[in-house]
Amino acid sequence: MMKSAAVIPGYNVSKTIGEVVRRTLPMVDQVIVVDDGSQDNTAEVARESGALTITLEENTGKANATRVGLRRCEGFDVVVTLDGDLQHCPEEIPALIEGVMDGAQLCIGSRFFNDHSSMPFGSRFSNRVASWIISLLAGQRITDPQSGFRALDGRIVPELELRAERYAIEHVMILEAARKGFTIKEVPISCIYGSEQSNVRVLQDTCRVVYDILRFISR
Ligand SMILES: Nc1nc2c(ncn2[C@@H]2O[C@H](COP(=O)(O)OP(=O)(O)O)[C@@H](O)[C@H]2O)c(=O)[nH]1
Ligand SMILES: [Mg+2]
Repeated sequence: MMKSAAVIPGYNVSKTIGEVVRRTLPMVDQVIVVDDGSQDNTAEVARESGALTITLEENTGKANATRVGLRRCEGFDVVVTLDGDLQHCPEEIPALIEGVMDGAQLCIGSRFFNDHSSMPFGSRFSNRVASWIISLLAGQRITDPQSGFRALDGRIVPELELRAERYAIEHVMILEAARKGFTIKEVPISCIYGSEQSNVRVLQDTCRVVYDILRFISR
């Protein structure tokens, strides 16, 4: 029997995390929410909705929260990551898991194979630039390097160092997987933009992504 887990990093997502957890529970064997020092009751809602919930005292960023969650995933065959703000559709998890079952070690959900007209211009632009750079560095076409909706082969999880901060984890994960010779694949997912607010600080976070990518390629 294949065993799967989902890791959901969450920062001030009390409005959406309940629904994300409830819809993710039927898709995997274990749902892990990492509440990253939220000021709202994200942790309480996640726990009440049925997730194993880890609370960090202070806000440490998406990368650290994801690493903390991944460390709890020992013994799972497949580990999925998704956002806590309902921008990913949990019912699409099986397609990602199937990608791993079919032999990919990292299966990324790409929003660019389906209608993505709801994506704000800024995000689309930064994604195009990131896609170009990451594809070049990874040696294969990656259409959605910023997507946080992914599935990983459980065996590679402990092998990944993921030395990145905040949103750079998505990019560094791809580069590290490529360098280690793992098979990376993309499958289509929905592109959902609702009333959620992004925590991305455009200038600061873009710099951080560039910095962490440079640090990775210099190692
Ligand atoms: N744990 C944790 N999660 C975060 C943090 N910032 C964002 N997230 C989560 O990461 C996901 C994506 O973040 P978001 O700010 O919506 O980025 P965007 O969708 O790319 O604009 C959401 O589920 C957030 O709850 C953080 O500082 N800590
Ligand atoms: Mg978001």
